[in-house]
Amino acid sequence: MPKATTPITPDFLFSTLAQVKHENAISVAETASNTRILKQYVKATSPGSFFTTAASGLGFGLPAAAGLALAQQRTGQNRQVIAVIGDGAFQYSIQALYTMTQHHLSLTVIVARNEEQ
Ligand SMILES: Cc1ncc(C[n+]2csc(CCOP(=O)(O)OP(=O)(O)O)c2C)c(N)n1
Repeated sequence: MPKATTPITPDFLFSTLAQVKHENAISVAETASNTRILKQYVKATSPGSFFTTAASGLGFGLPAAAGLALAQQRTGQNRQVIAVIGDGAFQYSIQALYTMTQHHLSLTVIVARNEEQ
């Protein structure tokens, strides 16, 4: 287990996330420079459990998480949805927060704040 430092490291954040998330959680990742580290801890455990982009165009993560949470709500499956979004990527489609509140979506958004764009 990585040590808790101030500020925390990506290893600490992602290893903690891997421990606390539900086993069948749906994860969405848009963490640019930290995606490699995230994937060491948060694995695709079953079909439809891990979403990210192949080409790294920013702006996908937050609305994708909203869509996945909406699908869970509408189908009554209620799998936990967790989005890990860099503080840079977060700014590309911040309107998705409004959609999340309008539809009363249940999901967790973790903004990884390293103050790098
Ligand atoms: C639409 C789009 N614009 C610009 C970029 C260029 N770009 C790649 S990474 C990045 C910064 C991402 O910052 P953040 O999400 O905080 O990730 P981290 O700092 O952890 O790398 C930018 C602007 C991109 N990939 N896609």
